[in-house]
Amino acid sequence: MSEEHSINRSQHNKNRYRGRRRFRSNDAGGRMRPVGTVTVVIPLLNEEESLPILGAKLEEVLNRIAPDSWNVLFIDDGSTDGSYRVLEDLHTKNHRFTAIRFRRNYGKSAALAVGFAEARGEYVITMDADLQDDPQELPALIAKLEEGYDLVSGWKRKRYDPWHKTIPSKLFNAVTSMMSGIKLHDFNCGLKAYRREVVETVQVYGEMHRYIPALAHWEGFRVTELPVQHHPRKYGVSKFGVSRFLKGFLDLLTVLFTTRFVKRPMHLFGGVGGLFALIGFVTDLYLAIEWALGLTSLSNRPLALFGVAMIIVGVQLVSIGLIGELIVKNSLKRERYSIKERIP
Ligand SMILES: Nc1nc2c(ncn2[C@@H]2O[C@H](COP(=O)(O)OP(=O)(O)O)[C@@H](O)[C@H]2O)c(=O)[nH]1
Ligand SMILES: [Mg+2]
Repeated sequence: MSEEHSINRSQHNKNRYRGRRRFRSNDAGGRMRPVGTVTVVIPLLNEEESLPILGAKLEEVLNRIAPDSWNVLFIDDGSTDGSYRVLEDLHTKNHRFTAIRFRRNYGKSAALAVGFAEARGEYVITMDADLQDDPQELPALIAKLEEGYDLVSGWKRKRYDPWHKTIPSKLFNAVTSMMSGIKLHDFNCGLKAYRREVVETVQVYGEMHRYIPALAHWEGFRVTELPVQHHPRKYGVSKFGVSRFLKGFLDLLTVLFTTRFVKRPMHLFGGVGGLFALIGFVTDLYLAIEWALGLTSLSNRPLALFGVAMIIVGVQLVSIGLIGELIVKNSLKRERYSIKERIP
């Protein structure tokens, strides 16, 4: 299997070159212009019924938009059903279908990280394996990349999932959109298209796959979204329960902290701490004035304690910010800046 894989890889590189040449010298006949090389990365867990249908649909679309210059990489994340056997079948029928199988389940982010590392296409597409994402959307996504965007995120405008997923999901998207400063309706859509540089730059781990558009945006890539068709799940079961939303929000804190504030802890702690201390100060000032005017006796005003607590917590947070700044100053590692291009 591994040998086959490597043969396929060199075959694929040749295709990639061919794809490039075509890309430059086409369009004369007014036919649909074939795009550069495309790698479709599909993380999956226990989707044996959907995979054969997905394979056929992808083959049809990809042969149309990127003839001779596509491949599909499935990442089987420790499936316990017959998924891997189906992937072997797909590969036997068409060597452009390849697969990687994890020894156990590592999660969707891990699968995407490996897929991104292995993908060789100029354009990298990710999609779910459960047939909820429609391969027919690929041409539109790629057209958007060709307009000059670096990441095109699918937007399931009409979503076919139960309410207990769609409602928390709306909330999740609203908060993420606000916190991350990038306006998207659907961060966690499985269907996305990337320019190669994006998947080389963005680091996905933990459960960070939900924040890839935000991470890419902060790296300076041009991110946009495109409404896509979504379908109800026909086979198998959903693997993500409601618990994912709590984890998702904790991850948002991590993402914000490690990307935006890691160099400036004072901006976070100082801001929050300063605000707390101010609230405490104003509260106690108000009480002090009342007391001075003889309107109240502080011993029966619990609000006084609240004010004092806020001041203490605020000062503590500012101090933590200062300590954070000291640590950052003393451990300045070599920075990783993302360079777009250079001359010569
Ligand atoms: N690699 C990997 N893929 C997963 C895992 N759980 C689900 N998936 C895949 O991620 C996609 C979306 O999962 P799904 O359960 O349909 O989530 P939903 O659409 O939000 O209900 C499908 O292709 C799944 O096979 C996992 O633990 N690891
Ligand atoms: Mg699904």
